[in-house]
Amino acid sequence: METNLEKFTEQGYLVVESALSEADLAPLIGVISEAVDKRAAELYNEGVIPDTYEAMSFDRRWHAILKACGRENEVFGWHTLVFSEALFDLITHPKVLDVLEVLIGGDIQFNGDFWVRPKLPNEKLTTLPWHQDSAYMPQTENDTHLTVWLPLVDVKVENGPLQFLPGSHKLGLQTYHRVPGETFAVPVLPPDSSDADIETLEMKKGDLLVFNNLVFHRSLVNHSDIIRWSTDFRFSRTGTSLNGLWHETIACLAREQANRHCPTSWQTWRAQWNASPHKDRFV
Ligand SMILES: O=C(O)CCC(=O)C(=O)O
Repeated sequence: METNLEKFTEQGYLVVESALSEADLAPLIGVISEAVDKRAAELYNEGVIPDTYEAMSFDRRWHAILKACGRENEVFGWHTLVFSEALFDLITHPKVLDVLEVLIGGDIQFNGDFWVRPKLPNEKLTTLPWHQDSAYMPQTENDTHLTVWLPLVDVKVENGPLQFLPGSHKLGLQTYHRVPGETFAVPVLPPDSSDADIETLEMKKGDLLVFNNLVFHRSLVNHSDIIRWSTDFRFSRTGTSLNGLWHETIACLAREQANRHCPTSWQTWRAQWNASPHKDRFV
C-alpha cells in the first residue's frame, strides 16, 4: 500500500482523514466566534446593523453581519483577529506535527504564516485561480514549504472546495502575469489539464490537507449560503531560509524530531508577535 510520504511525493498534496477531533478545533472556533461577537456588538452599538444575529450558527452569523452593513467584499483572510493561544496550540498540535514530520523528515519550523479564512457565499475575493504558492512568495521557490489547511466546517462541491492538479509540482514554478481586474497574478501558461486530472477535495471538519509550495491548486466559488471557514499554516524543515518573508519575525521552532517536543512556548511566541512590526498588518 502507498504510504503517506509516497502519495505526497507523487501528488504534491495529501489529505489525512479525521486527523483532528472536534475538541482539537473547538478552542480556535471559540476565538473566531468571540471576534465575531465583539464586532457584532460594536456595529450594533454604532447603529450600523439592526441586530447582532446572536442566535445564528457559526457558519452563518458573520455573513449576516457583513450583509447587514454592505461589507461583504472587503476582507480576504483574518490574521491579527485570531492571534491567540488557541491558534498556537493548533499550529503546534502533536497530531498536525506528526503528519508533517513524516513528510519533512527532520525538525520542523513554523514559518510564521497563518490565516483564518471566512469564505463567504458567492464572494469573488476568495475565489482563487490556479496558482502555485511560490508565485506569491518567490523566496520559497527552491525549498520545500508545506501548507497545512484545516476546514472548520464540512467542505462540499457547493461551498467552495479546493481543487488540485496531482503531480503538477513537478513542473517547477511557472511564470505569472497580472490580469486587469484580478487580485491575484495568474500563470502565463495555465496548467495543461483535462477535467479528469483535477481532484476536487471534499473534506470533513477534522480532516487535514497538506500541500507543497509548487503544486497547482485553486479555490472555487462558494455557491452555498454558509460560510466555508478554514484555517491554514505554513511550515518547513528547520534551517530552511525564510529569506525575508514578511512573517519571518514570528516564525518559530515547532518540533524537535529526536524527542517530539515543541521547543517554543506560547509565551515566547506571543513575545515575538508583540515585538513584530507586522502584527497589525492584516485584520
Ligand atoms: O483557503 C482557500 O480557499 C485558498 C487557500 C490557498 O489557495 C492557499 O493557501 O494557497
